[in-house]
Amino acid sequence: KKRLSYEQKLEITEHSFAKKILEIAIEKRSNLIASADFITTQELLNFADIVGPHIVALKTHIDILNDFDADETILPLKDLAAKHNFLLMEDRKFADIGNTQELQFSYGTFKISNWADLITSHVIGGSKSLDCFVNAGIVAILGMSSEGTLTDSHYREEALKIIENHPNIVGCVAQNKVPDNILLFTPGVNLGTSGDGKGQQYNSPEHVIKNYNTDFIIVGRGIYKADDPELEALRYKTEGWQAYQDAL
Ligand code: UP6
Repeated sequence: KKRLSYEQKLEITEHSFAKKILEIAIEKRSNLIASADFITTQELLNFADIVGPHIVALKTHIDILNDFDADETILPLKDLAAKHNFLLMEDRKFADIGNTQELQFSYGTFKISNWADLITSHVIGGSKSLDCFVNAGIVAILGMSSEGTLTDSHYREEALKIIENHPNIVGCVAQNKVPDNILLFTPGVNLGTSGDGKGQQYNSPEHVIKNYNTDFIIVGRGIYKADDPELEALRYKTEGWQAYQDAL
């Protein structure tokens, strides 16, 4: 019934980025990942600096920025990640053949492989499609939080076989329990509302940590839309850590 501690997971994980995020969690007493879904660099950087002390990773959708510039966006973002000790997780949700994903990962405007510690990827292209993600940890999409998602139990069962056997994978995104050796990242977390009217479905930090043994909660609008994002980050961090400790 009891879950493994972050220390215990640190002992059983193999991947260097899995170790890193677990070490940060232990050090900062946090299991919070903030999703920074901003469309300007200024907002993204301000937010990263404000919530940085409270998070283990900052999750980006780098392709929604109107003013992306490698020097103006990525260099300061990397500095903030170093300053506050958090990882950069690019939520690209790759979903193509290996060769195309390899190009999308390293080339184009965003050159994700240059800066992302963690990237998200669907496993719809099969195991070999994930071989291209080297020098980063893959967080595989096992199940989505949105209403009507096609990630039903059959899909998840097959996806899990790929996830459990691929060396580049550190964990997965899901709304259910997964085996102990795969880190579980759960979005769709919000303390104020149960949905967004656009299909998103929310649960509380306590709910997902207690019921799914979630390792890391991912919170977007719950924090960045709040009047005081720092206070709200602290609230999610505290609730998330409390729920984790209660589950041990
Ligand atoms: N996300 C989900 N659900 C998933 C996978 N990813 O919400 O199954 C991502 C979204 C968004 C963040 O792309 O960046 O997590 C959730 O944001 P929110 O808290 O504002 O809803």
